[in-house]
Amino acid sequence: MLNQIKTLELTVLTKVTHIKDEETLIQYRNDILGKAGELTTILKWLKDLSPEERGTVGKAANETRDIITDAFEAERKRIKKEFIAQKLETEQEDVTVPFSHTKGSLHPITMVQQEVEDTFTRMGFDIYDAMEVTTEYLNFDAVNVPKTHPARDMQDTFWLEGSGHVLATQTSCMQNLIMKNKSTPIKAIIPGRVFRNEDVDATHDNTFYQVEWIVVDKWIGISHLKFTITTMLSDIFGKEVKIRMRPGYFPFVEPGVEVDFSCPFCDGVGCKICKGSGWIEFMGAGLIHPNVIREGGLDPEIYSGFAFGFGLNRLVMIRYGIPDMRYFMSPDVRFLKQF
Ligand code: FA5
Repeated sequence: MLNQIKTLELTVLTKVTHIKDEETLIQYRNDILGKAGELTTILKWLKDLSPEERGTVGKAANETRDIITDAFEAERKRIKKEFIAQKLETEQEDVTVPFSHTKGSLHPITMVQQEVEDTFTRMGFDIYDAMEVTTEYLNFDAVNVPKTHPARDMQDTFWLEGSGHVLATQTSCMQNLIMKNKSTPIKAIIPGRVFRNEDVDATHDNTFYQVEWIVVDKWIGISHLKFTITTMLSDIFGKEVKIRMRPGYFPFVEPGVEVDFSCPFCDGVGCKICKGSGWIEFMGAGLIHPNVIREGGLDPEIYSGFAFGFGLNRLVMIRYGIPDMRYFMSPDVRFLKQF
C-alpha cells in the first residue's frame, strides 16, 4: 500500500504541472482528494490494516495528502497568473478611443414626487423630508396610535432593538414635530421613504415612498381637504379628476376617510386599470384628531387641520401602467431607461 501511495503522489505531481486551466485542475483535484477520490479511498482502507501497518501507512498517506494539497494550490496560483498575463497581452485597451456615457435619468418615483412638490410649492406649502429613523413616540404615540394597535406589532414595524427607535412606518411620524416647531398656519407636505416588515409582492414592498400633507389653522374643514386632493390629482393626471370619500379609520384623524378618485384613463366609465368600477382606491385622509393637535402643543378648541397620506409607488404604477412594484427597487436599466 505504501508503494501505491507513493506512485499516486508521483503521478499527481507530474500531471498537475501540465494542466492549463482552473476548471480541469479543480476536476482533477476532486478525482484525487474528493469524497470518492483515489487518495480518499486509500485512506478508507487504513482501517483494515494491522495496528503496526496502520501507523506507518497512515503517516505516509497523510504526508502525501499534504504534499498533493500544496501542489494543487501552487498550480492554481500558476494558472491564475498565466491567465492574467495572457489577458494583459491579448486584451489591451486603447484608452484613447473616444467613448460615450449613456445619460441617466431620474427615477419615475423621483419624477412624480418632484411634480407633486412643484404643485404644492406654487400653492405656498413648505416641504419637509421625512426622517427614516424615528422614535416610537413620534411614529405612534404622538399620532394617537393606541399602545395595543396591531401596527406596532413586530409584523409591521422594524424595531431598532432596545433604543426606542423604529424605522418610520409612515410619514405621519412627522406631524408632531412640525406642529411643535412651526408656527401656524401650517401648510406642509412631507415626502419620505418608509419601511414595513411585510412580504414583498407585486403590490407590496417593505421599503416604499409616501407623501403626507398637513394643514393646521383656524377653521380648517373637510372642504379644504377635498379641494387640495382634487387639485393635486388633476395636476398629476393633466385632466380634471373627481374624488369620493368613504368612512375610514385611522387613529390620527376624526372623521377619517378613504379617498377614491375617478379613473383618469376611462373618465369613470370603467376599464382594466380601475377594474371596471370607474374609481381607483387611493388613500387615507381626514381632519386631524384633537388629541394629535393637543400633543403637537396647540389648542384643539382653536385650531383644526387636515391630513392625508398616500403611497407614491402605487400612484406612479397607476400613472405609467407599471404592473409590478418590485421594478422600482431593481437595478434593471431596461426598466429605468423607459423614463
Ligand atoms: C398610512 O400610512 C397613514 N399614515 C396615511 C394617512 C395619513 C391617513 C394622514 C390619514 C391621514 P396606510 O397604512 O394605509 O396609511 O398607507 C398609506 C399608503 O401607503 C397606502 O394607501 C398604500 O398606497 C401605501 N402602502 C401601504 N403599505 C404598502 C406596502 N407594503 N407597499 C407599498 N405601498 C404601501
